Formats: sequence, C-alpha cells, structure tokens
Amino acid sequence: MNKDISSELFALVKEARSIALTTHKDSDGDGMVACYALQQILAASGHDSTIVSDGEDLDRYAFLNRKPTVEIFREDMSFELVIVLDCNSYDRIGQRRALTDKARKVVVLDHHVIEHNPIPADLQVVDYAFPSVGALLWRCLAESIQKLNPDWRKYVADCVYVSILNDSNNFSNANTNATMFEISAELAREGIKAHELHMAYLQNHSAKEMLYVGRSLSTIRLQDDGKFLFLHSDKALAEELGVDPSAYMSVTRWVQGVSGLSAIAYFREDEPGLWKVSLRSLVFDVQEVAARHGGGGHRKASGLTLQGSLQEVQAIILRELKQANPIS
Ligand SMILES: [Mn+2]
Repeated sequence: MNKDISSELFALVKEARSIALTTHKDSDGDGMVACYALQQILAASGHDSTIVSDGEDLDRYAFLNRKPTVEIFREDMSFELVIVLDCNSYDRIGQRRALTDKARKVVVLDHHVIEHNPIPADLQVVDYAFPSVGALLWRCLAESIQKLNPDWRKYVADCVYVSILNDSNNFSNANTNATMFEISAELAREGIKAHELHMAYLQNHSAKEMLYVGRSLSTIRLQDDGKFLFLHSDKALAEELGVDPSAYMSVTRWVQGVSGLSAIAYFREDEPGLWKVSLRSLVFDVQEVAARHGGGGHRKASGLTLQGSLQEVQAIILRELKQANPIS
C-alpha cells in the first residue's frame, strides 16, 4: 500500500494524445469525483483529459467550484489512454467498455475486490486497503499532488474528502478505519472545511427528496423471521414527486444500523421492471450474491440489477440471502 505511481502513470499520460477518465455505471461521489480530482492533477502538468459519463446529472457536485470537462459517451468516441476509476470489471462499465477496447493503453485504479471479467490493464492498482478510490489517488499520486499550486491542491483535497464521505457514509460504514482518519487529517491540513462539505454533499436535500425517502421507508417489510429488511421505491414514486433517484443519496443509509437484522435489501425501479438492488450485511458476503447476477461491490455492501416484477426480484434476493455464505 501507498506506493507512489506518479511516474508510471505520467509515463503513460505523456505518450497519449488523448485521455479519457471514466468510472462505473450509476457513478457515485467516489468514482466520479475522483475523476474530477485526477483531471485536475493531469491538467496541472499540461495534459487535457475528458471525463466520459453516461449523461447522469452531475449538479450534486456543483459545490466543488471547478467545472470539469465531461462528455457523454458516444459510440464513435476513442481515446489513446483510458483510465478507469472505482471498478475493475467490464460488467461494471457497461457500454463504455468500447472505450477500453479501442484504447492503446488502459489504467485501472480501484479499491474493490477483483471480480470476474476483469478489465486488462497496462497499469493496475487495486488496493482494498483504501476506503475510497479518491483516497487511493491521494496516497498513490502524492508526489504529483504535492506539486500542485495551493488552490488546485485544495480542490483535489475537497474531491478526496467527498469520495470518503460517499464511500463511508460520513465515517459510519464498516470500512471506516485508521487510514480513513489519517487521510482525512491530511485533507484537513490542506484546508478543507469538513462540516461544509458534509452539508453540501450529504445533507443538501430538497423537501421532495426527503418525502421520497420517507415514502420509501414506509415500504419496509421484514422477511425470514425478521432477519432481512426489504424496502423499495418504484418508478411511479419518483415520477409523482419529480425527483431523480439516481442523483439522490442512497435510501439505504437511513436503515443502516437497524437492530436485529442479518441483511438489508433496497430495490429501486429505474425503468419499468428494471430494479437496481442494493445489499448491505455485516453477516453475509453480499459481494458474492451481487457477482452471481452481474453486479459487484464489497463483501458488506454491494449492488446488482434485476429484471421482473417487484415480487419476482424480491423472491430471487430472498432465496440468495437464505443461501449466502457468512463473511469469513
Ligand atoms: Mn468507491
């Protein structure tokens, strides 16, 4: 851990005439905001890059005060160097796999368990010891970050802190450890305002969004003698309230810590009959469950997508959880 990869990364960056940065499907405040940070780090040494998105709403990161260069994926795009952040599997990058297929060189920087269908890379750093891929950048590109002017370094520090807030849910997930606090202390010394970033990123919800959470919480049902908590938000709810759930902080954070449970499953209908499932457990390996259905994540927190009626997809997950392996 903590090996600096600045020279290896910049060797690839210097020989590339075009650079794309990208992250997993349903991007989040780790993968996407780490792209923002890396774009700034590359720009500081004169290397332009493009963040390639799926067209998701990035307004929730507007408080970061610097406008990144982002383009929505198109089939005809190609870049000589593609840097993938916060995932390591083709299953997680969706149609943007075309970018890695066309690239001359590929870099993968991640902190997730390596799953099936890994993306082959010319430079790969996958280290589970890091709480977020933003934190991985902070340590593994420390040499480059130290050379940034103070304004840019502060921006990168803000981005890294947001990545930690995202992946730790404000220091409350199971990945909260000494490394997370040590890196956060370094970020505080760079001048980040932790309370402001917390308010701007995690608390900045509209009343309608809170109503969306409340209505979703009202669907809580217990399964299998109270071992599993299921809850859901269907597409009709998002439409009725006019909220974009993909831009919204996960509903699962409001049920984490409920006592007496073995696992939580949250079902969010993104298209009619298409459910994004978030699994949380301190007991069972939910990464294995997700990977069996083309999803991924961590042993205690994972996600997958299933097709069918709510009853059908809940039956699949209930069966899977009953058979899940304990975390070793
Ligand atoms: Mn992450």
